[in-house]
Amino acid sequence: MRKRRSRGPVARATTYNAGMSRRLRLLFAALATAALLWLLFAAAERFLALAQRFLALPPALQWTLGLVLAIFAAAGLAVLWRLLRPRRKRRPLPVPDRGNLEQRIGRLREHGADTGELAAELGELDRRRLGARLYVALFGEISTGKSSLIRALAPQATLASDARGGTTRAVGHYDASLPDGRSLVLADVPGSRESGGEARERSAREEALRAHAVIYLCAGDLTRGQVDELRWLADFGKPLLLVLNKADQWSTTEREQLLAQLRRQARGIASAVVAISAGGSERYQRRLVDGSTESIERQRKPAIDPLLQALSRLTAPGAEGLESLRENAVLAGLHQRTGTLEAQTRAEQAERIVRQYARRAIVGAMAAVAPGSDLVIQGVLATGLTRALAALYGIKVSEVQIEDFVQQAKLTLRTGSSIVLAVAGNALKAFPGLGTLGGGVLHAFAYALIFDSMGRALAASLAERQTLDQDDAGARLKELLGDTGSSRLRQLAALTVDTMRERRDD
Ligand SMILES: Nc1nc2c(ncn2[C@@H]2O[C@H](COP(=O)(O)OP(=O)(O)OP(=O)(O)O)[C@@H](O)[C@H]2O)c(=O)[nH]1
Ligand SMILES: [Mg+2]
Repeated sequence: MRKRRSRGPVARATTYNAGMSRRLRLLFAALATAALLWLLFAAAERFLALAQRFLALPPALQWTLGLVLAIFAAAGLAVLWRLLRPRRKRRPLPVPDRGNLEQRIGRLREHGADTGELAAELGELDRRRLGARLYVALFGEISTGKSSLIRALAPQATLASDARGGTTRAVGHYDASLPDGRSLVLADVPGSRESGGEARERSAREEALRAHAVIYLCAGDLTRGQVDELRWLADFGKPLLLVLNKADQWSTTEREQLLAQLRRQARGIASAVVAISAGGSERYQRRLVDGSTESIERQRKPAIDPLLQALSRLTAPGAEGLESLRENAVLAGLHQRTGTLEAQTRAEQAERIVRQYARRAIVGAMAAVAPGSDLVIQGVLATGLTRALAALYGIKVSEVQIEDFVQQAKLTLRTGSSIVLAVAGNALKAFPGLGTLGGGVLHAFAYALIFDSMGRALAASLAERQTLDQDDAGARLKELLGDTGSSRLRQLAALTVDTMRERRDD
């Protein structure tokens, strides 16, 4: 009873307040609508007045003013678009299944590809997992101070560093420890973007993928290439620190400005951005008592505390906690490397198939009773070549598709046969070995050229399009029939000579 009595007035008051506030809100809404309408009318009136004045202007002035207004409107829209356009989300690379990757590597090995490096990478992945040590790689352009930083982090390590870029030539590992006593292995890698240092850069990237975390060093503003490099690491899901080294070269204000700029550039990519002085060495002239001077080299005092703190935070989960990320990055890298080797191996196999069919075409030409001046493509061979290449690239093609493609190639050759014969005629003169073979050589060489062009066109098109695209393959064929690059013609001449000699000797 007491309860109900005590709630009565409160409930009434609440209803009353609610009634008040609803009415007040309605009043405000009505006032706001009226104000908005008034503003709209005022703006429309002003616009009409301006339009009238504009129309009253002489035409030349109308055009000038119109142009200026249009430029302003376009600039405004461009700025708005830059601000509001949807940002592309960074999507991590797909991580392949290890079993599947091993199968692909096995297949490559069966086809005679050199899979040693890929297998070694898988072995290293397991070795590090079992070792359970924390790996941190230093990465960055040449001369940003990677080796100097390792020396500061692992004072017992003996490392070469030099003002000239490209001092570190191979990956090296050094034991170090964090302020909290946890031990870690630091990897010093060759600097990237050294001209002619592509192989070393590749080894640096592979080492970065193998690490649990990466310290990316820079010594100033990031260039486009450096941002790309950072993004490349982030796409593999690598935990990252962006470190501005050689901070002693900047004033406090400059350093803060640089850091702010770096933070903008590394937003969503690096976990932290810090400035340090790895140390490095400096030279100075010392005046001696006898008045002469001597040049002295001394080590600068390192100042790396902000980095140590950020690194402790980043690696807090430890080797085990970061292991699955590391494994994903290594497998994703291996997936790409396996893909490259697959493409390369397939291209080599395609070349072998094309050569085999060009050889058969030469034999076919020799067997022809009376070759005319017109080249009629050897249909059975063309079908066989198309089928073999499609099978190599794992692309399903129907009999109808193959027939269509061969028909189209025949048509191309009918119109282009004079070109092919002219190229073959010139080759007879350019490669004297051909001339000694006597009758039929012109046609045999023409067929070698036709089948080589057709095979290459088809292989390139299948690899790129992943389907038998007649128009694309046809366009490539036309291009190749007219391509008289001497090294290709020389190879075909040698093939023709060999094949014809073998046949004659049989
Ligand atoms: N002023 C200044 N110079 C530094 C600092 N750290 C390194 N250096 C200098 O920068 C130059 C390059 O240093 P390294 O440690 O060899 O650089 P790196 O990144 O290992 O170079 P590579 O191995 O060639 O890729 C040397 O002359 C160092 O003395 C620093 O904190 N301040
Ligand atoms: Mg170095």
